Amino acid sequence: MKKILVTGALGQIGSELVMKLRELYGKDNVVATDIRKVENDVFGTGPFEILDVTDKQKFLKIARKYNVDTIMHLASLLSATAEEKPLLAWDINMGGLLNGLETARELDAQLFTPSSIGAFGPNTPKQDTPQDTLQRPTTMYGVNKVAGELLCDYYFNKFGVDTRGVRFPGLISYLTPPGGGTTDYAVDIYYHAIKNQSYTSYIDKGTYMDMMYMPDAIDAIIQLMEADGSKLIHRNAFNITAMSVAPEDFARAIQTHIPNFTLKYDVDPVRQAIADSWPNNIDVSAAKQEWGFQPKYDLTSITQDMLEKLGNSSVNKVS
Ligand code: VAH
Repeated sequence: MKKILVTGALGQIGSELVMKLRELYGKDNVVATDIRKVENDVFGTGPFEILDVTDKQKFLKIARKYNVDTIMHLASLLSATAEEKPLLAWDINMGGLLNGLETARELDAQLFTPSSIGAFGPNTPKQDTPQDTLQRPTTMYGVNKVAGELLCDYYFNKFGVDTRGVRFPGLISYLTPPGGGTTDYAVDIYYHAIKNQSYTSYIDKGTYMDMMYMPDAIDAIIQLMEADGSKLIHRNAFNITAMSVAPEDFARAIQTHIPNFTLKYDVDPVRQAIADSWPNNIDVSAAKQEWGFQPKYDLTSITQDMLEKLGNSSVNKVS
């Protein structure tokens, strides 16, 4: 990877990935793009372009302008928003990905795009969900993710585009609050722990989902993209995760730092139904064997770091 274009660069993953890539590959070698402009570090520390990923000509034009050899395609609507606006989600999630793949094909560039545990459905095995198993998701987001996995495989097999991807679990981060996801409670709970020592979860007690800390997610993307392609069997959509947790597990971890923290529940039926259709915990053996995936953070160290960073940050705004 030498010249990298990132779409969705102001999102939860993009805002941290751009900074790490610029540290590793040089500020001028990482072009951040997003549909809007926000004057933050992503905008201020290297090349930035406004890009609506559904605009194929603009996508190609920017990629050619910087002569990129790698596309990190992150622009997407997440699960809850996609359920509210399914047709818009199809246009952005599938139209944007197709434009990214066509751009990668034209420039002979590598392409990374994330899938998700949302690519599994209610009749997928919920425990130790295999790398290769039944995928019949019941959400528009899940349909987009399965179609995206297959489209990326097609572009590799048909056109030789070096496509790579992972199935992300819920991602926890403190820099850019996520929006529109089902697992966002796992971020919001820390903001509320600092602000008012209590949180009302829209996901019910006992709802186990896979989760991971953002630094482990960023490392996984870079490790996969730098891996020897000849050793990749699965290539797109590797299962990766660090832990399987429910809301009460977060509360217990937070209470070791803030003993009077309380957790209440006000279940959102839409996001609960999405969460119930996803696995409880996925098997990561393929990612470990094929490119050495190894997360560093567990719930204890995540909680320690999140509370430390948020406690010291002025950005304790909660939704
Ligand atoms: C979501 N954070 O909740 C995303 C992710 C596995 C969850 O895909 O939609």
